[in-house]
Order: sequence, then C-alpha cells, then structure tokens
Amino acid sequence: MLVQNGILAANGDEPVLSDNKAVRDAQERLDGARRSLEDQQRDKSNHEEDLNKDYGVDDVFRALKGKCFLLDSGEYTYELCWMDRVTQKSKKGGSLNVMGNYAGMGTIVVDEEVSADGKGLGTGERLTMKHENGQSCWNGPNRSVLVVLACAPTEEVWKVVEEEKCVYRMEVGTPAVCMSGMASGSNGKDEL
Ligand code: MAN
Repeated sequence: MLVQNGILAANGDEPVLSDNKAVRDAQERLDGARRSLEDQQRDKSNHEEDLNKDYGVDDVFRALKGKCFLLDSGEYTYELCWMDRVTQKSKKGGSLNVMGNYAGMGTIVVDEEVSADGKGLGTGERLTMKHENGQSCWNGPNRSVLVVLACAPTEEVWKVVEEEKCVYRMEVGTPAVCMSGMASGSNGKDEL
C-alpha cells in the first residue's frame, strides 16, 4: 500500500518523497515564495537606496528623474536625463558618447555674464550635478561633466566647455531650480 501510494520506493529501501505530488507541489510553492521574497528584498533595497539619494532642495529632482531633454550647442546635440546621464552626439553624424552618469549634487560659486535676454549663470552660488564615469576618451580619462544650473523659464544650454580633454562643464537653465533660493541666473545677480 505504501509503495502504491508513492511513499515507499518499490524496492522497499527508501521513501520516494520526490515522486509524491503533494510534496512536489509544496516544494514548488516554497520555491515560488522564496523567489518572491528575494524580489521584494531587492525592491526594498532599491527603495532604500533611492531614499538616501540626494534629490536637491525639497526633492525637486525626484519628480524629474529619468526625464530627458535635448540641448543644442555648437557642433553637438547633448541630451541631459535628470539624475541619470548626459550624452553628446555630433551633428555631423558622429556616434553617441556617454559623457557621464549622475553621481551627486553640489554647489559652486560663479561669476558669469548674463546676456541681455537673461541667459546665463549670473553671480552667486549655483547648484551643480556631477556626472562621472562616462565613455573612456582616446588617450584621456573617462568622460565626466559638471552641470551648473540656474533658473530659466525652459530647459536650455547656455555654454559647454571642455575644460580639459573629456572633462566638461555645462551651463544649463532650468525652471527646476527657480525655487531653490540660489539660482536666479536669469536676472544676473542674486537678490539680497
Ligand atoms: C569626441 C568628443 C570630444 C573629445 C574627443 C576626444 O570628439 O567627445 O569632446 O575631445 O572625442 O577624442
């Protein structure tokens, strides 16, 4: 009877639990539960990592994360994807270079001109976003770019400078920093 019900092996020596459907089903459920636990643990640690990320004053960049815009400048079209990466594509059909991956925020004190139509960083402390570890540069470092932000009505690039080979600084206007209290590039001077 035990052999017929799959509890004992036919030779009578060993139980054949793996042949028992109920045991196999339970094992599958256990495996499924383990996988789901692992998925949820991974989600939890991703969320924890995200909570520890710096999204700027009032978390304003959390809402922008992953949104991208194209920036036209000189012989290149740049793409900035907030909290993600910056790329560069030559207008003359060159390949796409990843200039850097988002690596944190900071500030910098600037003293730059502002054009008559209000474009430029102005004078004072401005927010920065570091982007590092981009595509390696022939005979040079991995590309990196410091994006310096100031208030503007729409996203626009004011200036891109290659300060050293493959080390870039990009001056960008964006409404995202207009409320930060240190970004009034559009009127040239910080209000006192
Ligand atoms: C590309 C661009 C330039 C860079 C050179 C280096 O043309 O990324 O900015 O100076 O590669 O080879």
